Amino acid sequence: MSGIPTHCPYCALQCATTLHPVDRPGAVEVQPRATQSYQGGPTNMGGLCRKGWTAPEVLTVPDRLTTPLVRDAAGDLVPASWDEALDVVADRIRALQTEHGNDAVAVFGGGGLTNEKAYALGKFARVALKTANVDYNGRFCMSSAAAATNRAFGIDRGLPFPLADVAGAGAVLLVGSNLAETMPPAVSHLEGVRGSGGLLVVDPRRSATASLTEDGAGIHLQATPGTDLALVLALTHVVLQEGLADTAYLADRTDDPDALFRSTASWWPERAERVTGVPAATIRRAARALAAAAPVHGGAGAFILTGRGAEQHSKGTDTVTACINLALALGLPGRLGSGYGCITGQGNGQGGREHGQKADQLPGYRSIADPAARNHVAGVWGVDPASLPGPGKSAVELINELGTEAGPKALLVHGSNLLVSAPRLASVRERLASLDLLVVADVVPSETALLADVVFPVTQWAEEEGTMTSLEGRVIRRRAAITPPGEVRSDLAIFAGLAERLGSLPFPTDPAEVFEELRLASKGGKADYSGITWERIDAGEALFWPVPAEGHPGTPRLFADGFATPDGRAHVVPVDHRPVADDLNAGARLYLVTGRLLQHYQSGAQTRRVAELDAAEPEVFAQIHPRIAAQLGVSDGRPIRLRTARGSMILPARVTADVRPDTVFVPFHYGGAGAVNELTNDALDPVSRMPEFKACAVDVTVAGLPATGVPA
Ligand SMILES: Nc1nc2c(c(=O)[nH]1)N[C@H]1C(S)=C(S)[C@@H](COP(=O)(O)OP(=O)(O)OC[C@H]3O[C@@H](n4cnc5c(=O)[nH]c(N)nc54)[C@H](O)[C@@H]3O)O[C@H]1N2
Ligand SMILES: Nc1nc2c(c(=O)[nH]1)N[C@H]1C(S)=C(S)[C@@H](COP(=O)(O)OP(=O)(O)OC[C@H]3O[C@@H](n4cnc5c(=O)[nH]c(N)nc54)[C@H](O)[C@@H]3O)O[C@H]1N2
Ligand code: SF4
Ligand SMILES: [Mo]
Repeated sequence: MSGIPTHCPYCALQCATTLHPVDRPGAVEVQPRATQSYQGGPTNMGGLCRKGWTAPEVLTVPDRLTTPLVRDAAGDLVPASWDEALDVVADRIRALQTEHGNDAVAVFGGGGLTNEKAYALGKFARVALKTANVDYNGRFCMSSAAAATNRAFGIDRGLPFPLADVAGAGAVLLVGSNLAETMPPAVSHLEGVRGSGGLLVVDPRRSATASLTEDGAGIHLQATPGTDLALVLALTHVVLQEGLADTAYLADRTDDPDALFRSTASWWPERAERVTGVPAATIRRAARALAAAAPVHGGAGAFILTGRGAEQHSKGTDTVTACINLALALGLPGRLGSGYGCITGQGNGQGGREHGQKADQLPGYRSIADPAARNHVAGVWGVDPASLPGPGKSAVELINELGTEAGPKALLVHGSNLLVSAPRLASVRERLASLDLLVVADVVPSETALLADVVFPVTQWAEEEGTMTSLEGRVIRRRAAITPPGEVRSDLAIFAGLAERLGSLPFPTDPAEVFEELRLASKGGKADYSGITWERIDAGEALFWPVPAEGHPGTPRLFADGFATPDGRAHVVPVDHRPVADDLNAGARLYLVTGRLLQHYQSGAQTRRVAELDAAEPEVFAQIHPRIAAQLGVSDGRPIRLRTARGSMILPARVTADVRPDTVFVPFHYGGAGAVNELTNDALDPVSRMPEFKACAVDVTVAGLPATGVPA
């Protein structure tokens, strides 16, 4: 049976699917496809998770946005024509920029946008709006790993190897990733390492992934939240002190092996045990298991992979750096069947960070501060390099300035639901409300869209053409299977419509045409797509960037011959442990950690509208340990109050021994009173500007009920 080959709209695994239009307008059926293969190792192995299976439902949800909306004098969002809505936005942008300057308008993008949309968004900000104020939700996602890999390796590609390589390893250390819930089909690649007892998982919870260590003598290192850095320094200490390091590799391929010794010398396992709560003996056992799999000891290969649990901290960049240093000590990066990688998150979390929606970036992963990069990109765009703005502010810093005296007065949002997903929501709400103009392009009336002055309805995955770049750096095709409903248009049409009204040069709306331009703009950059054509992808080629020429086969594995640093060696950056920014105190004695559930995606704007997923996990909850529940006198399902320095919320307790007694876990997929980001801290990592979503101090009490837990 034929059908349209494409990929799941949600996460970075980008599971291959086939769509079959059905006998209902705008609807499709989805089937998994096992052909997203590389050297016999399909990425999703013919699997899909529940979100992938139910994704078609979002295409036809009853409250799908199908026409532009403009807020009227009475304060209601009412239907408008595209011309009316675009005119309103362009007129107000022009007025605000005339009064306050070009930077008065800001743009916020998303890692779910196709490469073409992400590229057009960055160009639209710099060329049509001429504003420096552009950033995106990838800042919340894997910016710490990007910063760490850039400074160590000189390049940032989430996995610098095909995911299927992991299947052959003797050991895999997962630091803060709950792969079994966040990319379920990827677990099939861990089967070998589970069997051999080489799966090592660092997580303060016995997550679905941590429990995978139990069937094959793997190790769950159930560390205190926010202490991964100390733990990894101690693992490295053991490797170095026990003579398990790959000294030849360190001498040949790194710039400063001594820095590695110096920075870990004082992190003996007993000291790390006091900080992390992980027994010293377990730390030694884990270090030895990892080392035994390293190529230098004749092992089958070892991988160190990080997820958001390690990265979304005010020290996330240094934690990832410590992981890279451990990988270097064991001689893993650049070796076939070994390495360090960051498991990216959003559908186009990889490509979305390469083509210019980031504050400091131009297409091809170029720096906007680099004169040569500015010249090249300005040449492709046909503008004066001097007209391009400089680096802008990072996401949280940008949000914090909205509507202030010196800050932007207008914000255009494409592909993010900030009112659920940004940290310290009370402040976000206040900043958004103080804007003169909020414009949101979305597929559904998200919490953020409902606050907007103008809402644009946009196409979804099954209604559009384009490319995405998966967690492996592989560029794949998204294909249209159906026509969009109502008046729905692509984000590309919004950029074009506004650019025209603002008197800018024309913006193409055909994704294929945009891709041709992206190829030229990326040529010679680190993320070089110039040799990629839609025809090559359509013909079934597996194209991992960089692909610097049409005859080039692509680069599935980076670093075999050297790193992308000036001297070709990996740069060892010495790092040290530090506590979380908002640490435990007398008034808040537990850690609040946040993360994901299998059933929901991100802010939940899409998955909370899918009946099956909503029924499975309809409301927010807090996992608490039975010991804490007993102290409070609450039983499972009873309401508790969580209070942090930012705010408080009431939610049902889910009592489980799967969390540490000092830890409370809350998923972030819910809006309104269920939004845990009311409580989270926006303290930033000094290098990546990543907010500390993953850990802060929380006070837990019984919510307005007698301590016995009797229903009110
Ligand atoms: N079902 C589902 N899948 C998704 C997504 C989704 O929203 N839902 N989103 C996609 C995106 S954008 C992303 S970024 C990825 C994220 O994928 P993951 O990184 O796997 O997801 P999280 O649940 O945010 O965090 C992983 C784990 O970190 C743990 N953790 C919390 N604090 C700490 C800590 O201090 N140290 C350590 N070591 N662990 C800690 C949590 O207990 C959690 O189990 O998932 C992608 N896939
Ligand atoms: N507490 C806490 N907060 C977190 C995290 C956490 O672990 N804990 N994780 C963070 C991470 S890793 C991430 S990635 C963010 C994600 O959080 P958000 O940025 O809010 O991500 P989504 O919910 O995916 O929002 C995407 C929005 O864009 C819409 N959309 C989908 N496709 C398109 C399109 O093509 N064009 C347009 N214009 N709109 C589209 C969707 O309907 C949705 O409303 O959340 C961050 N927030
Ligand atoms: S794992 Fe990710 S890409 Fe695959 S079906 Fe689930 S959400 Fe979609
Ligand atoms: Mo993410």
